Amino acid sequence: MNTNRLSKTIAEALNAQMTKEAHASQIYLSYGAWAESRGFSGISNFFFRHAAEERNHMMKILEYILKRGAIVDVVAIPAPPENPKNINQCFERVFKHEVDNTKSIYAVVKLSLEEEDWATWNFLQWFVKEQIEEETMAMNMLDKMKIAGGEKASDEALLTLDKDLEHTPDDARSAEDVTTAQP
Ligand code: OFO
Repeated sequence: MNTNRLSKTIAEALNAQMTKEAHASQIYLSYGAWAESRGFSGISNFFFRHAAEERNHMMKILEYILKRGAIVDVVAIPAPPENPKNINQCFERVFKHEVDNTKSIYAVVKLSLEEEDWATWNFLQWFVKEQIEEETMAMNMLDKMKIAGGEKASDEALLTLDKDLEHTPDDARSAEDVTTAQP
């Protein structure tokens, strides 16, 4: 008896989104390593935490696909882009990555609507909401960067920003405390 509750199209789209979340995790991991190697441990701490959050997003989708009786396809994760040229470019890219991911989630939501797959539509609403937070986080980063002087930010201003980020993420749960249900 076939117990698969996802259509081929939806299963493929969810699998692709799962890989996209894994890719996002790799991107933030690479930015964290890059920032740390340049001495910005606050910024790096922020990115390492965010990398763990993206991995949890990946797991959340993986668990949903399994729960619906479909096949999970674990495939190669594309390499992250080359390192940013500076902190300003790094934060600009973060915003772009997040908007990109939002569009990709919207495309799967649209599919679920077209197929009247209300379970998947409902499942994806968590991601729609989460992306509002993710985009806000990226916008806040860009705002802080603008205040620090943008492309022309002095070492002193960048150091203050770095110190700030060393503490801000401490308000959030650490990677070990999050679960796939509550990334
Ligand atoms: Fe998975 O939320 Fe960012 O990309």
